[in-house]
Amino acid sequence: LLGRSGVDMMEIPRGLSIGASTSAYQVEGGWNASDKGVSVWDAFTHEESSLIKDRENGDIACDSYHKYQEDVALAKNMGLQHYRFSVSWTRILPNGSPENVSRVGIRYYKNLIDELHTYGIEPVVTLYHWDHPQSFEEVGGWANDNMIDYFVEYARVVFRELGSRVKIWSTVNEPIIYCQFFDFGMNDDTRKYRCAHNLLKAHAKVYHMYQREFKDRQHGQVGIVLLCHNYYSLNGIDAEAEDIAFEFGCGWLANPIFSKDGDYPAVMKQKVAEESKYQGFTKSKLPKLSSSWIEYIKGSSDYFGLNHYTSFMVEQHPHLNDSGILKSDNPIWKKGVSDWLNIIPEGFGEVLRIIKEKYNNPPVYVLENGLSTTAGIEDLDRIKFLHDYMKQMIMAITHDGCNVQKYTVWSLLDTFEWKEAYRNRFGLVHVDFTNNRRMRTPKLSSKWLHEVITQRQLIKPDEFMKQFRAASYV
Ligand code: GBH
Repeated sequence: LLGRSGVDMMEIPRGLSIGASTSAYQVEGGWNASDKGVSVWDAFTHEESSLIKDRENGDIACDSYHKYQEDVALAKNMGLQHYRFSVSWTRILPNGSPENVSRVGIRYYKNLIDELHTYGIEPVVTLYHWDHPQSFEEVGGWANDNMIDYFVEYARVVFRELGSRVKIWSTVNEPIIYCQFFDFGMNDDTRKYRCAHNLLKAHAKVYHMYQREFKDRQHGQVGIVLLCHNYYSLNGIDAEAEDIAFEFGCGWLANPIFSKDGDYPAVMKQKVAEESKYQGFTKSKLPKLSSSWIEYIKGSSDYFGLNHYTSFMVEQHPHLNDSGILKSDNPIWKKGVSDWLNIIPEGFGEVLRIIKEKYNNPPVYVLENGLSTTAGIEDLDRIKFLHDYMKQMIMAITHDGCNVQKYTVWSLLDTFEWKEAYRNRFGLVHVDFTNNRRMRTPKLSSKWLHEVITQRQLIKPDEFMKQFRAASYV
């Protein structure tokens, strides 16, 4: 493929929308602004600050609650076609009850969305990125079946209030990750499976509620966002290990929603049942989905929301855990500053092809992909990462026919990176967290992305640097 300048370059496929992402708790701040209620992350960071790097919290974060116009201006200057953000549950329903809707909270999101529309940036809105009301946590959180209906009530309010302005909704961001790493209850397997079970049902109920109550008038899409890693077997030939690892991660909720037959992956049902027995449980730790739930959940997503960052090495290791899979890194792999983030661009293509094969080529919206770096704005590492990952994605689209329609960088801004706080920076834009003004400075990667979007060419990092240096020294 020849680019405009005659050098070998890849075109961005027509129809692929390019954007960036954030989430409410990670950027908004304003944790107690007006009548906002307390979320699990407010409570956790305040009460268990020793478990967070530098005892930090998201009380102010990027202060996007006050600076959303600046954020949208940054997105616009980058030429972003869509912006993914999440709604804070407790900003909308301060005490969790749908009887008490915060007008101030609704106003904030209306303003943000209107600002995006002013510049032709499409809002992609997540209902739940892990920050539910603390009052619900006190009665068991996602291990409590009542959460399903609390979530439906909350979603109904958001659709009613914001639905005329939004065409793309996501229900839950990475449910499995929430249940595995951030669930605030006792972290035993049984609870983890129950948490995922309830999040899956909650997702499906919200999907059907939207179809019944809003779709006719609002014409939007509703989907779920799943984290899918890629796996390479350690000995290079154990395809079974790779598949088991995939099914216990991505497949856990993708299979019930996107596969032809629905239900949890067969290998997962089998392995968890065997391991439960081995551990002396009288029945499987993995709850059963009844046939009516299987039917109800199947097909309950208008697109496959995909977050992808990394690949792991895997080998089979019976009884190590329910999957019998041991994950590791290849010592030659490069990493971001996040310990878990191995830089493996080819793995992205693999995951896209696996999704195409397993789930009958659904429309894929890549809703997160990005690299963590330390502070600083000369982020050549990030440019290289985004270039190499996007290249693999474009090859998966053009050579393999993968139906990828959106690509979204995590993140628009440096954010509160959960337990890693402000050290691991994923932003296209640098944020100065040491100063209350939270000054934003676009990094080099945002200039690169702007060129990619406006020229519709995947500009090579060294080409970009040459042009950039030439331009800045005239
Ligand atoms: C995404 O999860 C999140 O959706 C987003 O909010 C976040 O900012 C982004 O990643 C970048 O991290 O290292 O063992 O303590 C991606 C997957 C899973 C990565 C949990 C960090 C922490 C586990 N994340 N993991 S560990």
